[in-house]
Amino acid sequence: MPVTEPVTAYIGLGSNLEHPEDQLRSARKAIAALAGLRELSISSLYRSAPMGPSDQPDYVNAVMAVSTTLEPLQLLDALQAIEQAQGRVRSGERWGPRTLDLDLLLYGEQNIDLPRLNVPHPGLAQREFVLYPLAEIAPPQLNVPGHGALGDLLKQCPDRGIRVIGRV
Ligand code: ROI
Repeated sequence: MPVTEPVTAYIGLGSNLEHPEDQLRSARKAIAALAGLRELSISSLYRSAPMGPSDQPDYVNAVMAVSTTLEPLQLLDALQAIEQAQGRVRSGERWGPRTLDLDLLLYGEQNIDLPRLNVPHPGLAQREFVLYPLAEIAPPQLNVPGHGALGDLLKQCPDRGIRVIGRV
């Protein structure tokens, strides 16, 4: 029987509607319960001002590390099903508010360029609400394909006021 080596993947969690902290806690449980996936660690909860339109509530973000034998698109399908189950409505408004956003940030050291999926997640290298929680659970040497070491990305990322607000 073929044995698939597990891959370490990083998932970004974000919400700014309908009790964001609870949204992230529910999502964490749903992700950890997926077949073919094991939770390795999860960051603290971080609050930050919205990137994009400012007439929306602050966001709560976290990053989760998992070990998985799911293929990238299988993992994406599973994450999108969790978003739907938690009432995500795609309003069509670009960068509008959302109950739950689950992003596949990194999948091992793979570069993936598909119509439905880009990994590393575009924007990862510049976004404080991804880099700060990621740096809490990943080593500074972590290679972000195409961008270099996580520690260097973090040094180049200004702190625009992101704050730890608690545990998931
Ligand atoms: N802004 C912050 N601070 N956190 C997010 O998770 C987030 N997600 C988004 C946009 C609308 C780009 N802004 C965000 O999708």
